[in-house]
Amino acid sequence: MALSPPNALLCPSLPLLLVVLLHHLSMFHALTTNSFIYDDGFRPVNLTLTGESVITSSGVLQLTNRRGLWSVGHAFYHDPLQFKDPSDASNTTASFSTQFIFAIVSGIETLRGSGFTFAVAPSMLPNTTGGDYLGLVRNSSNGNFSNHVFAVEFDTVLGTWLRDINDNHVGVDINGVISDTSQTAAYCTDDGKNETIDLKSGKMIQAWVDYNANEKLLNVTLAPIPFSSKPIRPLISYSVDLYPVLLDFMYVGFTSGTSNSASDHYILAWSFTINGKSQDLDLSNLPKISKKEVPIWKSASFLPYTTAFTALFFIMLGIISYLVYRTRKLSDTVEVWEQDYPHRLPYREIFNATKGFSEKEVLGRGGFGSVYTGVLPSSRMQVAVKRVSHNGKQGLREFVSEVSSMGRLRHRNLVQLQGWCRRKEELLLVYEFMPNGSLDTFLFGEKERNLSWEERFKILNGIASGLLYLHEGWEQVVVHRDVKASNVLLDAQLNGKLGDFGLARLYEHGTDPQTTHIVGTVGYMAPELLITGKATASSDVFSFGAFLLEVACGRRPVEITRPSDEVLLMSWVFMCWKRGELLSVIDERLEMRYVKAEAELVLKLGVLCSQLKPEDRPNMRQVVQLLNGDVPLHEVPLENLIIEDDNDHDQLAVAYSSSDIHISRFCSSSQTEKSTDTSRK
Ligand SMILES: *[C@@H]1O[C@H](CO)[C@@H](O)[C@H](O)[C@H]1NC(C)=O
Ligand SMILES: *[C@@H]1O[C@H](CO)[C@@H](O)[C@H](O)[C@H]1NC(C)=O
Ligand SMILES: *[C@@H]1O[C@H](CO)[C@@H](O)[C@H](O)[C@H]1NC(C)=O
Ligand SMILES: *[C@@H]1O[C@H](CO)[C@@H](O)[C@H](O)[C@H]1NC(C)=O
Ligand SMILES: *[C@@H]1O[C@H](CO)[C@@H](O)[C@H](O)[C@H]1NC(C)=O
Ligand SMILES: *[C@@H]1O[C@H](CO)[C@@H](O)[C@H](O)[C@H]1NC(C)=O
Ligand SMILES: *[C@@H]1O[C@H](CO)[C@@H](O)[C@H](O)[C@H]1NC(C)=O
Ligand SMILES: *[C@@H]1O[C@H](CO)[C@@H](O)[C@H](O)[C@H]1NC(C)=O
Ligand SMILES: *[C@@H]1O[C@H](CO)[C@@H](O)[C@H](O)[C@H]1NC(C)=O
Ligand SMILES: CC(=O)N[C@H]1CO[C@H](CO)[C@@H](O)[C@@H]1O
Repeated sequence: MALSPPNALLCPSLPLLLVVLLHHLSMFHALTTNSFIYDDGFRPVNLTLTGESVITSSGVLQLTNRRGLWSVGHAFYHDPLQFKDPSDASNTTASFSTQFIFAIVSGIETLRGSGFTFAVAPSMLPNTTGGDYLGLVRNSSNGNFSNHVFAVEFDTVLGTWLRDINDNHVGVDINGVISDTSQTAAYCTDDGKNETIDLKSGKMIQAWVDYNANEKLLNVTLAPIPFSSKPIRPLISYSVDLYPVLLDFMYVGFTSGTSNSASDHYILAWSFTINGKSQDLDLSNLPKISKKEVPIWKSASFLPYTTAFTALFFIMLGIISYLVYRTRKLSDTVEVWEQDYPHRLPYREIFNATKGFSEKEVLGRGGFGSVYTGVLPSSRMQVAVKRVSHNGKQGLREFVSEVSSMGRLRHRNLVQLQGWCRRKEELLLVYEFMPNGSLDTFLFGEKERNLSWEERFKILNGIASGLLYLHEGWEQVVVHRDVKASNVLLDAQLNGKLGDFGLARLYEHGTDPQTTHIVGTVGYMAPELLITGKATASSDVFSFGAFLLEVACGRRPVEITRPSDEVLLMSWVFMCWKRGELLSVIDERLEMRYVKAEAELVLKLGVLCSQLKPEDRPNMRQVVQLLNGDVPLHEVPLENLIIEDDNDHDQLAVAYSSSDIHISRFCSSSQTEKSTDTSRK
């Protein structure tokens, strides 16, 4: 890497050169002309790497790698460069020119993503995310004018919501990842033909980005290596004024992001120049990508035999390493302890069922991970696969032991676990497929139909008996820990089945015993859980109470937008009960068509289950008997019921967001805090 003047000095005519120089000097007298080149291997000096980015031992800049899912990588030139002169009244920025060589190496076709960008940004983009956002922005800031980010994206994933044209394109991004303009990656051959380039082929590709501030014209050009000369016609020639986008000082560099599939994104050489043409890269000393699975590089040798031999050697090496890689990728590394547990499925089978965890097969995402649908190749059975990533192996073993024994739990109101598989720190849980999805989409979503009272009552009865089975039907008490509408799934006949049992426990096993980690969902969590941190059958009953009320009332246990006395569902129902207007809380969508006695029973039971003291709540056996009508509900002296801690008007509320739990004080009389939508799709 050397700092050197721009190639303007190579201009053929001296007068022209002077004019150019004077022009630039007059316009940007305060600007220091900046230029740098890295073409014989990157060294960390003068580059700032963050996220997954590394410089390999051979000097290749690797932005992200295939192992890092949902990760970002950034590499920026460490000093900001001056793009604007505040004292200049002409309202133009500096021109700039850059060229770089990159290679995107991906594994199996379905496991690649997401691409990288060349970026000009006001900071080193610390708060950005991977996936479709390519380490350039995050969802909340995507497209915001205050980002002041300019980038050229090399995108290998088709993000339809980003209006991507395909999964192999180059785009001009201003302030966000929805491209202003984009083109299929291609170059213009010497004889004027338009030849497509496969970005993720693993081959080296050179790119040029040139911005002329006077013409306000941006050109992006691509060519595969080796090329005879830079293609005359750029791939993208786009009129844009970067004056409003660029700030006085900006960082230049590369960003990359991966999602649940990932590629190795490499930069092999880079030169950059402000107000001049970027220096041409010398291809003879490029660093080599040292990975075994790298595709064959073109040999520079002209000796035919050597060439043929080398090529053959590399082809063989390539094939062998690909096969090794593929087998490794799909084979299981089964640790000895895992073999002791039943219901284990081979990774290959799950991989095949989900079409390689294809984005198209995603049913939903939630706090615990993504859910895919698929058909198991061995049994032709339609299944739902939950992919749970877990930080570290700590606790995984205990969890696997529990999960596999849960495979023995069988009840018509529990979603049947078909099998499981561990792969590195990822756990795959295979469940029977539930065609009608989760109950909350019927209760709160825009479904094409409303659930009738009979259907709701049947679901409540079913879940109650499923929960009773977990609590009492087995040699040990299984505490569910996360009973709520979004964990209740519906089969084709709209029978309710409780899903995700025990999953919450994984997060307890995985945590450091020093920190109390409470797992559950706001509004369904028993108050004593916050104090003791210990989930019990009685805390499940509390959650079931909240569930009874939400099904009968068609609203969530905590709805912050409601008037203050209605925010907490259970307090509201209790208040209406005391006033003698209990049935006024019933879901309006039922349009008054419900069985009065049953509705009253459900609401009263919901309140009884929500009592503050665990010992006052009924157990699941009593709940089932009451719901079945086997025993009548006796008149309850309302003044004996305590559902809120009256000594302390504050209620602890727990805001639960994907994987973190934050505990905050939440005052039930003055709702100022924002609630977090805790539902899982
Ligand atoms: C790094 O940048 C500084 C100025 O920013 C320059 O003086 C130094 O020569 C550069 N180092 C290398 C190795 O290019
Ligand atoms: C430059 O921008 C300023 C403020 O936006 C404006 O007042 C001025 O007229 C502009 N100058 C030119 C040459 O466009
Ligand atoms: C990044 O986000 C955190 C929290 O959201 C915030 O405190 C921090 O200021 C942000 N940093 C930048 C540079 O925007
Ligand atoms: C991004 O934000 C938009 C609206 O702000 C939202 O509709 C969309 O679901 C979000 N996407 C992701 C992946 O979070
Ligand atoms: C854009 O970002 C700024 C600063 O982060 C913020 O104040 C503003 O509300 C955002 N605008 C939009 C439309 O999101
Ligand atoms: C080159 O070909 C691709 C696909 O064949 C097409 O999408 C693209 O528009 C063409 N580009 C030019 C500049 O003709
Ligand atoms: C961009 O490409 C056009 C041809 O399409 C050419 O006339 C122009 O000079 C180029 N500009 C830059 C800055 O390279
Ligand atoms: C899954 O396996 C079947 C046959 O067992 C095969 O036809 C199919 O191509 C495989 N699919 C994938 C994505 O591997
Ligand atoms: C569900 O009930 C609501 C409230 O009565 C009504 O507005 C809506 O149209 C119903 N939906 C269907 C599909 O019947
Ligand atoms: C209400 C509803 O959507 N019912 C569907 C449940 O699933 C079965 C099988 O897919 C469908 O036939 C029902 O229409």
